[in-house]
Amino acid sequence: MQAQAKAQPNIALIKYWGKRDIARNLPAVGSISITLADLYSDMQITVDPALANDVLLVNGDESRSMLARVSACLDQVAGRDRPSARVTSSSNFPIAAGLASSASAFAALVLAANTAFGCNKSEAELVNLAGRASGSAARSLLGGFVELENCDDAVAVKSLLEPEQWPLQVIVAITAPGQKAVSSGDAMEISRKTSPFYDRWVEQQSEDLGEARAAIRDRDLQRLGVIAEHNCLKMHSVMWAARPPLTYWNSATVACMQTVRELQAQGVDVFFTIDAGPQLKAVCAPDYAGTVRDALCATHGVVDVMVSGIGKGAELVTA
Ligand code: 2P0
Repeated sequence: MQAQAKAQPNIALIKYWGKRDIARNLPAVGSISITLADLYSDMQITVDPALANDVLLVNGDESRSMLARVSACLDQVAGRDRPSARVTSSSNFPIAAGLASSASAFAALVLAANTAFGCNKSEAELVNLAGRASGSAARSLLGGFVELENCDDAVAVKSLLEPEQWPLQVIVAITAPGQKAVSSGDAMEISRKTSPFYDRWVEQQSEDLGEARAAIRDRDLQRLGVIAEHNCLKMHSVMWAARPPLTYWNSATVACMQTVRELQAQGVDVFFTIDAGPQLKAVCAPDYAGTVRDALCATHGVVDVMVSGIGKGAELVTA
């Protein structure tokens, strides 16, 4: 009646933005991500029938804001007639700041819940349960380069390359660690309903996915960088054109993009991507990680830099 699981956030190179079914949280488009190695969320679940309601502790503090979403996810895994549980979550990186904390948190939550409540779900079922809680969480169940595909009324994930097959490095430049003003889910809906570019975004996604798949197959960093940067900037263009406009960047985000452009001009094999937050993630070959880290550290407005390899997927922690 107790279980613990650990999962890493993932960084989308070809982004999920928009939903085709809000009730079941099904994405409008497929996506491709890399699962990180060194950032993680840890979830411990203790089933306690004596509790009247679930209790959630996030990094040591009781959290009421996230409790409804966590309880709903536990209901999906174990049924609404399940006993209550005490859920203890910790992450070693800022949460709700555009660093995919919901991906690692919900991937770890479904995995721990499956064991704690004795549910015996298959991996495909857990992928869909994680995705229902948070679209990007489905990808964090696997490691390495992961593609999420839309099926009829579900999603499926598959590994394109294992982490050791292409051990790239990710440098995360934190420009503002605070929580974002508009959640990704709300921003996706505003984009879908109001952005004149949204339909084209959805239409072009399979082309971008195909190009990224080929670049990953050939381990061609430059080719992957060109399509990943294009896909990222296109997603943000959809948001900029929404009403009200959604601008997750700050001046330091733009300064970091400039730093990456300068590194590229010097021949450094690196590209950037930015999610629904002001942090920039630079992806590079291991030989360049120190150069990229130093350049981002020296960029005006950067408050912290984290370096991570590519890691494996979510797993249960055994005592
Ligand atoms: C991604 N993002 O593919 C994209 C790129 C942010 C930008 O998935 O509403 O927290 O919980 O399904 O997974 C962030 O959205 O959204 C996200 P919900 P989620 O990583």
